Amino acid sequence: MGLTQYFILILCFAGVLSNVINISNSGGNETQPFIEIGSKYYLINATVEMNWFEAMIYCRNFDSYLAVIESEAEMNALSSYLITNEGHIGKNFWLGANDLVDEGKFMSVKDGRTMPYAKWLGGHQPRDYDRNEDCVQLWLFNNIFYMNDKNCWAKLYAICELRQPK
Ligand SMILES: *[C@@H]1O[C@H](CO)[C@@H](O)[C@H](O)[C@H]1NC(C)=O
Ligand SMILES: *[C@@H]1O[C@H](CO)[C@@H](O)[C@H](O)[C@H]1NC(C)=O
Ligand SMILES: *[C@@H]1O[C@H](CO)[C@@H](O)[C@H](O)[C@H]1NC(C)=O
Ligand SMILES: [Ca+2]
Repeated sequence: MGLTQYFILILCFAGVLSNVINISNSGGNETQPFIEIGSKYYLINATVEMNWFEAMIYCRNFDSYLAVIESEAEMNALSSYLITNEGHIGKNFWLGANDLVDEGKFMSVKDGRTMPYAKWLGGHQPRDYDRNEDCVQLWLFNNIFYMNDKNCWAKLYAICELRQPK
């Protein structure tokens, strides 16, 4: 690869990494940064833990909902972002899916349809432990993110996904 192409590549990469949209809440005077990761914009709040319902409301404040991972590509993009960012290491996050209505049928909060993509921790999850795990989390296990069903009242961090323009 020539030097010119190399620099163009670096510039593209830097451009993608620094793409941020600030979204203000409906009150108007608080803004939060949504970061471009893969093909979507996410707001990752890794400072205050919330239960699933609180996390969902938190996202709603910023024209977003808890993240719904729709493909392996999205899962990989988000995972590698979280794993390589210091402030997020060792933390677990809520996703926008649950089976509160019908046990075993995980639905997406994006459109109320079946959760489009799953990467359950193999062989063990989801297991509705104690018949009390209905909300989906991103779970770091041996330094790889998987999905797990978790008690909705547990306190985790929120990852919001910006509503895409129609
Ligand atoms: C977003 O907000 C941050 C902090 O207020 C500011 O530094 C940054 O320039 C803003 N970015 C854009 C694209 O508006
Ligand atoms: C928003 O503005 C109102 C009125 O100025 C103020 O009372 C409130 O504390 C502000 N909220 C935030 C989150 O800054
Ligand atoms: C995270 O959410 C909490 C609770 O709403 C808020 O006080 C805090 O400012 C947020 N932090 C970031 C970095 O978004
Ligand atoms: Ca579980």
